[in-house]
Amino acid sequence: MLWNVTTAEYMNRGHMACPGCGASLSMRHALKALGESTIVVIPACCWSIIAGIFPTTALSVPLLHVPFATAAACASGVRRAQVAKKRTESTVMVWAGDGGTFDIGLQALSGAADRHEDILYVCYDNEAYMNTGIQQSSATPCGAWTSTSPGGKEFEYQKKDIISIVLAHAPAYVATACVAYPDDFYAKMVKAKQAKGFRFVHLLSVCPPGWKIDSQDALKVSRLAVESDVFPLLEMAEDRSLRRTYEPDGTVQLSDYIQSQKRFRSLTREDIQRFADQIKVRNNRWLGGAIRS
Ligand SMILES: Cc1ncc(C[n+]2csc(CCOP(=O)(O)OP(=O)(O)O)c2C)c(N)n1
Ligand SMILES: [Mg+2]
Repeated sequence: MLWNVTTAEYMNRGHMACPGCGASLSMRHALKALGESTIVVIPACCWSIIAGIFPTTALSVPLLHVPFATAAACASGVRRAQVAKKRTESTVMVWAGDGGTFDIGLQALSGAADRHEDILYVCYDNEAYMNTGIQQSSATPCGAWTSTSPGGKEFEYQKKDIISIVLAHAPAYVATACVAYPDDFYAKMVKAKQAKGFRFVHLLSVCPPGWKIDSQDALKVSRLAVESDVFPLLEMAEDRSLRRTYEPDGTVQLSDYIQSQKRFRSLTREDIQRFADQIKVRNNRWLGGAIRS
């Protein structure tokens, strides 16, 4: 189904994102789904730069830049202030990177989720600390080159399961999404807007310089992530189990995804098999065995 997408733009031209940045395209579409009564809270990340330097801004909705570790706490306060002023129709959205979510902002995220704060937390996950030069985060997949994992074969680490961590807080809504699947993305942002309580959307957000791909391949590589089951599109059901919102047809292999990016250049066939095993275990945890073999 194609959504009746508004022609209104809440993200303007002249932003400072790299060509092919998944996080900039995602913001444009997220705001179209959420509408003008949205307040965006951004901790230190690429988006601190993308939005532009004060007094200019690429967004035509209110935007609050906050310290790295504090996004969920600041958004909680903004939302409570809105409620005190009876502006209950507004959506307060955290827009944080993986470093600001999986690592340094995790305590604030956990606190806000535990208090069931009425905020929408969106993590755009480009799988490293990109803004400061591609350092490894706990969202970086095993085997990926970063400037702090130059060999790229840190298999004792694997991507932190942020979805299970958030689910353990009994949130109001959880989903994974990717802008390469716009219908699915829109539907989830609209649901996230309408839900009351703590809501979490995990966006896979391709980064051409960090993933070492050509910018024109950004959406193609995003699709390979979903089709190969590296990043399944999921949504929390009423009983808080996860269900797929999109079923890959099984024609894309993990190796297709790996080979599309130079950050995985050092992986051998055996490494790719270990990667596949990790993904299988994780998907099995999320979907209770309902995965492709
Ligand atoms: C307390 C603190 N430590 C470090 C920094 C430097 N810093 C700014 S942005 C950033 C990287 C953020 O990574 P992530 O959250 O993944 O967002 P991305 O840059 O990838 O968009 C870092 C380390 C900071 N601003 N504040
Ligand atoms: Mg990042």
